[in-house]
Amino acid sequence: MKKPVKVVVTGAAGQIGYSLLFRIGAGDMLGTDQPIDLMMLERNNEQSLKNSRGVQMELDDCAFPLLNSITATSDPYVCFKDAEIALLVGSRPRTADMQRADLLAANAQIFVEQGKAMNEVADRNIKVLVVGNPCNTNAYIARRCAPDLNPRNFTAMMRLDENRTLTQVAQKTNSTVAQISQLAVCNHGGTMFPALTNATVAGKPALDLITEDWYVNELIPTVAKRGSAIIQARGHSSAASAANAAIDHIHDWVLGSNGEWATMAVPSDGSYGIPEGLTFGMPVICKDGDYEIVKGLELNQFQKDHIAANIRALEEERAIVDEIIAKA
Ligand code: NAX
Repeated sequence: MKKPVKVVVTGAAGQIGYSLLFRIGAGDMLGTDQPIDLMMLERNNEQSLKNSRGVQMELDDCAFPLLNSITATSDPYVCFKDAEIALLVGSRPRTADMQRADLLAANAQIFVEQGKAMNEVADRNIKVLVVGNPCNTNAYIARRCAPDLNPRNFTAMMRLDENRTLTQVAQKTNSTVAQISQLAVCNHGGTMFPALTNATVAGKPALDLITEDWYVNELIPTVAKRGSAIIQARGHSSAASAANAAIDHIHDWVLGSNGEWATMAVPSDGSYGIPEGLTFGMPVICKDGDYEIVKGLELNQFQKDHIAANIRALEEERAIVDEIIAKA
C-alpha cells in the first residue's frame, strides 16, 4: 500500500468542489492505487462550514477506499500542513457592483493568506494548481507570498480551454479527441487563443483540415465565450468540466503526459519573449512529476500579436497586485 498523499481543495463547498472531490476520491486524479488524505478548506462562516460538512458527509457515504482521511476546516494553517498537492478553487466571484481592480483586490487577500500559510507549513515541494479566477494572477500572488517554496510549482488552469478546443476541433474534422496531438492554448480569458500550428489530427496537420476563417471567426470566439454560453444554457457556470480539467492537469503533472502536450499556465522562463516570472499558458510535457515548457516553436504574426495582448493584460494585473502584496 502506498503512503497517502495529502491533497488540499479550497472552495470545497462550491460548485466545482462538488464535482472535484468525488473524482479525487474515486482515484481519477492520482490513480486507483494512491491513497489520499483529503483536506477541505472553506471560508470561516456558518453557511460555508455547514455546506462543507454536508459535502464531507457525502464523501463519507461514498466509502471511497482511497480516502484515508477527510478533514474539513477553515484554518489554512491546519489545511496546508504538510500538503503535497493543492487545488486552489475557492475565490470571490465578481458581483455587479465590482470593478476589475476590486475583484483583483478581494481575491488577492485570499491568495496572499494561502500563499503565506503554504510557505510556513506545506511540504517544500507542494504542487499548486490555481483554478479560482483570475487564475494566472492568483497563482502569481500565491507564489510571491511563498518565497521558500519551489516557484515552478505554482501553476494555473488552462486545461479547460484546451479541452474545449479539442472537442471543437474533433467535431469540425470528424475525428475524435484521442486522434488530436500537439494542441496548446495560449492563456485564459478574453485574450486567449488556441495554437494549432503544430497540432495534428490522426497524423495530418490540423491546419490542412480547417480553414483560417473557421479558426479565427468560429473556433476562437466559441472557446473564449464558452463559459458564458454554459451560464446561458445551464444557469450556472462550468463546474463538472472545470473539475475534470483540474483533474487532468494534476494527473498529467504527477503521472506524466506520455510525451503529449498539456497546456498549463506556469511561471515563464523567458521563452517566446514572455517576461520571466509571468504566469502564462504554455504547452508543456510532463514527466517524472515535473513539467518542461515546449521550446523552439515558430510563432506567426497572429500568435505574436495575441501573445503581446496577453502579456499586456497580465502585466496590468500584476502591477495592481504587486502593490497589494507589498502592503501585505
Ligand atoms: P462557487 O462560488 O460555487 O464556489 C466557490 C467556493 O469558494 C465557495 O464555497 C466559497 O465559500 C469558497 N471560498 C471563497 N473564499 C474562500 C477562501 N478564502 N477559502 C476557502 N474557500 C473559499 O464557485 P465555483 O463555480 O466553484 O468556481 C470557483 C472559481 O473557479 C471561480 O473563481 C471561477 O471563476 C473559477 N473558474 C475557473 C476556471 C478556469 O478555467 N480557471 C473555469 C471554471 C470557473 O469559472
